[in-house]
Amino acid sequence: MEEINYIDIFEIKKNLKGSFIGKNLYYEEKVDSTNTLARDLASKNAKSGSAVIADCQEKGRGRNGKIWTSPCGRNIYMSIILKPKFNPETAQGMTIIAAVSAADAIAEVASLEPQIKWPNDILIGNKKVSGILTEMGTQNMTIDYIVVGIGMNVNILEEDMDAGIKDIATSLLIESKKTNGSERFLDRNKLIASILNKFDKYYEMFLSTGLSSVLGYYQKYFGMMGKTIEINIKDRRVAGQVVGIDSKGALLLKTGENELETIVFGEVYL
Ligand code: BT5
Repeated sequence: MEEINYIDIFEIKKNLKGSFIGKNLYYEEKVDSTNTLARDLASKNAKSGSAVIADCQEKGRGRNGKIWTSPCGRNIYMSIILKPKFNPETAQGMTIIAAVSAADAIAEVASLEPQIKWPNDILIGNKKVSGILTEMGTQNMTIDYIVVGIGMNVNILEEDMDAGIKDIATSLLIESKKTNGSERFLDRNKLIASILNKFDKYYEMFLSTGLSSVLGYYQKYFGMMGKTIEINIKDRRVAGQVVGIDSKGALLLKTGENELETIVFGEVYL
């Protein structure tokens, strides 16, 4: 099997349906990190709704200085620039929007069944296929820009994955082989366009009616509902039952008979 699927901005644009997200696309074959480049462009004069796409990253980032492995020719590395006129709490909502957009695109283009692990992971069968890194630039407590980075393992095979992630990561191609025996590469251009189209739809919904309406769509993929989990929040670990997501995108955890914790940031252990 030797098929190569190039990223082609023209092909992506052909499939864009929205009027805002992805109207301006920046493509680089190799970057340090699309989030870094997007932040740089955002602090200059890149328009809100622009997206930065790369074929590979040399310094792909996860949260808290973790590494996102980003080999060439196989996967998606994309960052969307937003310049909303809201307070910094808005960033959490953008991670929710990115997660549901990525999950929708996986279902639509790859016919797979992804699950969202709050706050920023997309899983298929308990393995991570996509991760989101939302960062922002603020000035005087107002948002200058938000950059929403999405990494998605598309056509990478298990034997080509870094040893450090083999046991916890998967790709759309690996899962397609398992579920329908397909050996064909998935079209990264179609996937990118689909993510941008969904993002456009949910961002528009967020602006007009708030995050609650987006959460209606999120529920479909939210595999944690009702589950008992543990979560690391800075230096403490909390256990409880997941009872929902609030209107700002925070996790609601029942930690005792009459105790509810609202968690804005944390590392979840299922
Ligand atoms: C994330 O962080 O999941 C956020 C990943 C965001 C990546 C995108 S790519 C485009 C944009 N530009 C960037 O530089 N970043 C964004 P976190 O929840 O902290 O997860 C990081 C952990 O995921 C690592 O410590 C590994 O265990 C695992 N991991 C690393 N690379 C992976 C991969 N390719 N697939 C699955 N898991 C991976």
